[in-house]
Amino acid sequence: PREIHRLDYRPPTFWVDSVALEFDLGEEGTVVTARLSLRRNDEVAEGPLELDGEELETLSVAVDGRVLGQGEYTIEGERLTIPDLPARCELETKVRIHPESNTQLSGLYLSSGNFCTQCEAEGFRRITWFLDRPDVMATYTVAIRADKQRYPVLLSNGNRVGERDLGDGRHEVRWEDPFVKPSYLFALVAGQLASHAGDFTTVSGRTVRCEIWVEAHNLDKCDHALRSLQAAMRWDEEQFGREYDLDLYMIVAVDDFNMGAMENKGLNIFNSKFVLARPDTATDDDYEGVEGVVAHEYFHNWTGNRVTCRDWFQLTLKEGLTVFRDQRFSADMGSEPVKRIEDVAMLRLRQYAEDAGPMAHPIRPESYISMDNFYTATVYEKGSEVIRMVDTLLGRDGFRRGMDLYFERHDGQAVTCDDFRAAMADANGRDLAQFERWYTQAGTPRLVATGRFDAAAGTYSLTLRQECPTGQREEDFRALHMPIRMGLIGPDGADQPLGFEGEAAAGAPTERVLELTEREQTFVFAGLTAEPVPSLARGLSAPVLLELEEDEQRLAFRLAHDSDAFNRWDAGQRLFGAAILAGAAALARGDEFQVSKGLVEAFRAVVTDPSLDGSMRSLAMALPSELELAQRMEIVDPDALHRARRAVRRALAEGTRTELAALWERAKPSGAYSNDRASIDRRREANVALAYLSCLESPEWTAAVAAHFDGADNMTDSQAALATLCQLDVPDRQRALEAFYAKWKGDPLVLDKWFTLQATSVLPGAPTRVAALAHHPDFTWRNPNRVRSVVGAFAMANHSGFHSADGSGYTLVADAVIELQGANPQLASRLAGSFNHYKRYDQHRQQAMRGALERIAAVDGLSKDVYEIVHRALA
Ligand code: DPP
Ligand code: ZN
Repeated sequence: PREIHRLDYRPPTFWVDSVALEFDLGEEGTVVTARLSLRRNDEVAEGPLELDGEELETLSVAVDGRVLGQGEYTIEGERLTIPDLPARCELETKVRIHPESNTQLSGLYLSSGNFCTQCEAEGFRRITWFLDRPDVMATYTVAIRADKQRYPVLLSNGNRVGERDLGDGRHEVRWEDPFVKPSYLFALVAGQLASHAGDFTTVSGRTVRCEIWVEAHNLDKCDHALRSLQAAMRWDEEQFGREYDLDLYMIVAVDDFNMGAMENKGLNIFNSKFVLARPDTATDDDYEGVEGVVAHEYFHNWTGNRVTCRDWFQLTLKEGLTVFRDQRFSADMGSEPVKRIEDVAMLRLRQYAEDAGPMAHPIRPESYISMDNFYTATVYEKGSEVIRMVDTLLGRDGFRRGMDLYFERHDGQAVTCDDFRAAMADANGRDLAQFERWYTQAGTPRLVATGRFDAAAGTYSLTLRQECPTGQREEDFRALHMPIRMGLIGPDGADQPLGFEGEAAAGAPTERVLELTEREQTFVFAGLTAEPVPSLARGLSAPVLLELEEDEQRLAFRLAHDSDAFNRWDAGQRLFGAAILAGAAALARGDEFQVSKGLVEAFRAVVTDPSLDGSMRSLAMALPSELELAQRMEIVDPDALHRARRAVRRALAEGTRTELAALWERAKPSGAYSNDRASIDRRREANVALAYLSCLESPEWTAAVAAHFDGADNMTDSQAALATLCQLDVPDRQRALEAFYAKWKGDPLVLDKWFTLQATSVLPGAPTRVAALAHHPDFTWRNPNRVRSVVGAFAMANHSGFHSADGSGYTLVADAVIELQGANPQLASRLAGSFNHYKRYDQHRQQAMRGALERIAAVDGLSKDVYEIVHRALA
C-alpha cells in the first residue's frame, strides 16, 4: 500500500464547477450517470484529467456529447486518465455499481433494505468517477429513480425541486443543492421511511423545516433529536452569529453505520444510536449523546461545509473546531464542569493512550496509508483541546472575532489549519506562530511543576518545565505555547490573591492564566503569609500530563477545597489512582495491602458533601478505570491491577456503608420517571451508590439491586442495575439477563446494551462468554454496532478479560479482525487497534499479542486499513 504525505499536496489539474447525477437504483446493480462541468485549473496549466474510482463497472465515457473510444482514455486500477481535454468541457460517465453487495458501508449501500450513502473520506469514488478530494467544490443536481413501492422516499442534498411518475412502477425525484460542496458531503437515501418534523425560525425570520427520517416503528423515538437540532440552531446563532442557509434540514437514522454520524449538506445520515431515544430505551447518557452528536453535525454546516478542508491532512480544521463547538454547546445545555470532566476523562483514556503508542500523530498528521485510520481521538479530541487553548489565550470575545474573520475570509473555500490560525491571530493582533507546534508535534507533553515557598519573603516561586512526550524524540521537541490556568489555595481552603513580585497584592486576581512559551519558566507570587497549595492547569487548560508531587494529605485537601470543580475531581482521581497503583504493586510482590484511613475519609467526604450535585458526586466517586491506570504502570500486570482496584472499591464501600446506604435511600427512585436535571442527577448518584454497596456481596444489597432492576421504569436505572448484576456471581444475574432479553430482543439498540453488559463482565471466563455471545443467534458480523457491542466492548472496556493470561482474549479479537477485514476494513482496523499497546505488558502477554498481530499481518490480500494499523504496531 502507498503512503501519502502532507507536503506532497498539489492542486488538481481541473476544477469541477457543477455536477449532475442520475441514479437508477436497482436491486441487482445501480447505474450512475455523472455529468461534470470541467474547467482547467490555471495554476496548473498542464497535465491530464485524473479521476478516482473504486469498484466501478465503466459503461461509457463521453466528452461534450461524444463517446470516447478505447484509446482516448485509460483506466488503471483506481484511476481514469484522459490526456487531451479542452480548457472547458462537459464529461459524462456512466457506471454500474453494486450497493446490494457493498459490505464496507462506504459509498452507496443498503441498510435494512434502504439505500444510503457514506462518502467521507473517500467513499464518493465508489459511486462514480470523480476528483474525489475536498478541495474540488461544486454545485450538485441529483435525479433519483427507483421502484415506487419499495422506495417511496428519495432524498438527497439541498432542495427538492421536482418529482414525476415514470409509469413503469418507478418514480423520480430531483434535488438541487445551491451551495458548492466537496464530494464527501454528497448524500442519497432511498427507502421506506417516515419523518418526525418541526419548524425552526431563524434569526432573520426564515422558516426551516427540520425532518428526522426513520423506519415508521421508530417515530416515537425522534423528539429528542428534533429538539436537540432546534437548540443547536439557536445556539449557533447566539454564540457565533451563524444562521442555517437552506430551507430544509434532514437527519436520517440508519442501523448499519461505521461511524457516529455524517454532516452531509442538508441531509445528515446518522447511526441510529445517535437519533433514537425514548425513556424506556435510552439512558440519560444516551440522551446526552444524541444531543451532542446532533449538534456536532449541525455545527459542521459552517465549520466543515461552508468552509471545508483543502486536503485530508487538515481534518482537524473541521473536526477539532466542531468538537470544541459541540462541547461548549453541551456545557451550556447542562453543567459546564460535568461536561468538562467527562470530556477530559475520555481524552485521557483514549487520546493520551493513542499519543503514547504506535499510532501517535500530530493533530495534523504528516502521512497516512488509509485516511479512514485518521478519524482519531487525536484529530478530534486533542484537536478540540488545541482550539480550546486558542479560546483561552484570546478570551471569549477575541475567539469570536477570530471566527468572524475566518468565515469572512473563507466562506465557500477549502482551506488549511494555517488559514484558521491566521484568522485568529489577525483578528486579535496576536502572534500565534509558535502555537503552530501543536499542529506539528505528536505526543502528550509532560509539564513538571515544582514550588518553593519563602516564608521570610512571603513569596511562592512556581517553576513549570515542559518535557518531551513519552515515545517522541527529545531532539524533535520544542517548547509549546500553552495557557496554564491556576490558583494558589491558602490553608483555610480559600484562593489567595495572585500578585506577581513587584506588583501590589491588593486587588490581584485569585486565578490567572500563565502563558508558557519556553521550556522552563518560573513565576514568583508575593504577599503570601502561609505556604499555599497550588492548583494547576485548572479545567485542563492545556492537554498535558501534569506532574506535581502531592501526597495523600494534600490531594485530600484539594479534593475538599479546590475552587475549581474540575481540579477537585482531578485531585480525587489522583488520590484513588495512586492508592490502586500502590496496591497493585504490593499484590504483584505478593504483599498484602491496606487501604488507608485517609483515603476512606476523603471518599466519605465526597459521598456526603452537600455542595455536590448528583452528577458531580457520581463522577467524584468513580475510580479511575483499569485501562486508564494501566497507562501509568511500568509493566502492566492486569491481574494485580484488577485485584487492587476491586480491593480498593470494596474497602471504600465497607468503610462508608452507612453513608452509601443513606445516599441510596435519599436518591433512589420515588415517583414516576422525569428527565429534568435534578432527576438525572439523582439517578446518577443513586446508581453509583448502589453499585458500591453491591461490592459488599451481601444478600441484602444484592436483593436491592435485583429489586431496582425489576422496578425500573426507565433505561437508565434498568441498565445500571443490570450492569451491576453482571459483575456479580449470583442467580439474579441470569434471571435479569433473560428478562431483559425477552423484553428487548426486537430493539437492536437495546439489544446492543445487553451484549455489551455481558461482554464487559469481569467474572472469570470472560473470553469464553464473549465467544459464546458471538455465536448467539442475534449476533451478526454485518452490523457494526453489534460487532462493537461484543468484540469492541470486550477489547476496549474489559481490561482483565481481554488480557486473560491464557491469551484466549487475544485470539478472539484477532479472529474477529480476520473475519471482518475483507468485508468491512474500517471496522476491522478499529478492532485491530486493540493490540496497539502490547509492548507495555509482561513478556508472556507481549508475545501472545505479537503473535495475534503477526497472524493478522499474514492474511492474504490484507486490506490497507488493517495493514496500516498492524504494521505500525509491529514496527
Ligand atoms: N465527519 C463526521 C463527523 O465527525 C465523521 N464521519 O461528524
Ligand atoms: Zn465531525
